[in-house]
Amino acid sequence: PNKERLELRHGSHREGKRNDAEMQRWRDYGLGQFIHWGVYAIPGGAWDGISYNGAAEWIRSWSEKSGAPKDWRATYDKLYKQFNPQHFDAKIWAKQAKKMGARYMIFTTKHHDGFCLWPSKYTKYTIVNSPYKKDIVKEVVEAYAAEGIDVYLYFSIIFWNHPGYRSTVPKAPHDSLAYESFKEFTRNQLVELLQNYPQTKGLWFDGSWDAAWVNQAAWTDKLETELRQLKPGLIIGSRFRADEYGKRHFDSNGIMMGDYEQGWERKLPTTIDDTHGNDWDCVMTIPPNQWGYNADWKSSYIKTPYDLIAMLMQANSLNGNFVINFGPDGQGAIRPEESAIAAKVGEWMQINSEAVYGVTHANFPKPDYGVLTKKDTTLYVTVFNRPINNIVRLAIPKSSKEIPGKAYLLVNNVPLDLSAVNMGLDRDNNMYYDVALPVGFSAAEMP
Ligand code: FHN
Repeated sequence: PNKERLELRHGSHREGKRNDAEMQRWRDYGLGQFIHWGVYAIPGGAWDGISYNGAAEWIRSWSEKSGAPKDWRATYDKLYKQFNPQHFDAKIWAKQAKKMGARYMIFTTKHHDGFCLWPSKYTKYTIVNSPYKKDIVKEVVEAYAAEGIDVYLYFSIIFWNHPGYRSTVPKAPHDSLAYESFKEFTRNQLVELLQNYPQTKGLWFDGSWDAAWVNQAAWTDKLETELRQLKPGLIIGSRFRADEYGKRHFDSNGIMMGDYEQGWERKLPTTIDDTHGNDWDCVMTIPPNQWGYNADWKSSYIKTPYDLIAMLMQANSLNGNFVINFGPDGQGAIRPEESAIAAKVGEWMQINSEAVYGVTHANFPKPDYGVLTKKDTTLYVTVFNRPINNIVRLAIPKSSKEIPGKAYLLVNNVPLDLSAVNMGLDRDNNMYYDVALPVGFSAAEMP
């Protein structure tokens, strides 16, 4: 049915895609890294041998009813006094990310517990008051920028123990007053981050689902404008604010809010139609749902490099970026299992990154054996399920002006046998082209 279009005061700021250089750069990243790090890395999902049954970075919300140690919250809120990561070296992280092939990274400046990894002027709950003292955000931003990796700052609106924070819409006057101070505090911190770290390419918002925040359409709209003015070209996804009807990600007219869709968390679209033609990225955990460091990687399935590469290629074949999350431990070390994954993904990227960076969706029928990506006149065919006859068949619509000319293996540029197959047209008016894969050879051993 034709829905009437609403006149929105605080809906999306734009219809259609951004087409400036910064956004084009974002689109071309292909692969990114997420880092979740904070005081939650100290308990690492358990305390005194008792496991918390949730995501490790949420451990502060553990209740005694569900098995938490006595006065757990008070214990947690003092953890910053122990935060003194002896193995932390942002340069090591950045070098590893570079080797993995990441072109951008997202760093948790503060998560829902509110602990700030930069010396914020606006709260005492920061790194300055930990034994470590130094500005971690600065170290991270500089180390990654030095490797040519663009940095995005993750910022949680939720701040569990800020005195002004409210999750539900404040009703009583003292709650409203408190929330006003929280809004001002949030704004000040965001301005502070952009001023302190001018290399920042974008803000990655989270914890913006509370009714109290959703109810602030006019104020958050104004704040978004202010942040964008402060830093022209700034990239902000669809998770920052809601319109005046409380609609998030997409406004009440169905138009995306922000520069790219942030709804693809731990899941991927299956077809290009699922993406509605929007820019998007997928953020993915290596265990099923652990972002911060969880010492126990035995109790759940851990994605293999193969799983992650298959997801990376699926994302890129559907015009999205793929972001792999890492959770360094309480001493600032990336766990050996994550380092091994980064190395394996990196080995694969070393050979195949051409099929990842700067590519778009290839508007040809999707083959069953893998995915297609495209750049200019080159079609990249990533084969995950090698056909039993070693022949990769491409279906190309008869109407297409793009007819395969030559085929090569990316690993060594060895030409492959390519032949047009005249079977007559199929139901969908496709023509077929066969590429013969060398027997006993794979473009890169799939880890
Ligand atoms: O609650 C958080 C979670 O801990 C994690 O930070 C993810 C990352 O996208 N965001 C929230 C859940 O959507």
